[in-house]
Amino acid sequence: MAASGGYVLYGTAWSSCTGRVRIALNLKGIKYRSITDVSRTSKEYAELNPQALVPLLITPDARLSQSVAILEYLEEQQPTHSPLLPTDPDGRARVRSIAQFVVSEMQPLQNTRLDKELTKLGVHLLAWRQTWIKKGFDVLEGMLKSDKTGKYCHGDSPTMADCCLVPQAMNAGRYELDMATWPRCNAVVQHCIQLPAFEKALPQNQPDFEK
Ligand SMILES: N[C@@H](CCC(=O)N[C@@H](CS)C(=O)NCC(=O)O)C(=O)O
Repeated sequence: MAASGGYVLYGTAWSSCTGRVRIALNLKGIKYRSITDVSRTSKEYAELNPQALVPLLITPDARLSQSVAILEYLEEQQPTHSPLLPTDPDGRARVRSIAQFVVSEMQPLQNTRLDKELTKLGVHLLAWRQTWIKKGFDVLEGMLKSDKTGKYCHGDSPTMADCCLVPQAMNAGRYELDMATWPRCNAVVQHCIQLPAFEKALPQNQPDFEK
């Protein structure tokens, strides 16, 4: 499906997966329209995205789901404008590894689709989220203990890793965790959110934001 009016992003303010894509689009200087009232359980949305998750990005040429696939797509479309990956294979693998840790090991354990089942099992949702976010940031803090880390996760320009880290840090705040507990992660986040591309993508700067 083509987006006749340019890029269209389906996603919500608090969706960290959508946040990754908002940041990347902003870094690449790609203008997009946000659709935030996504009825994920509707037949119409399932037709657009059989995964029934957000984000979904409609570009002039494609309909794309899965945030990392979208980040890779944007990078391939515009590799030279704010590159999201370094040029050396080691660096690329390191950036992808940090991003993948957030995307595959942290976010799925906090996904809202777990809430109903966890509640049935008597799990306290806030404690559950805090546990897994804490464990995740403990690991990320170790991953950033490297001379490859600069102002950002990898060196002194933002990459895919930062696109994934920052929305996850926003979720930590949402669930009453203090990012100061992880000074290396926090320093990177603070550098990132000074950039307009990140700042504009924050949950509180989206039209559908609610505390
Ligand atoms: N791996 C997917 C995950 C997508 C995902 O889980 N999105 C969340 C919001 S961050 C969602 O739509 N959750 C709804 C649900 O759990 O039913 C991606 O990176 O795009």
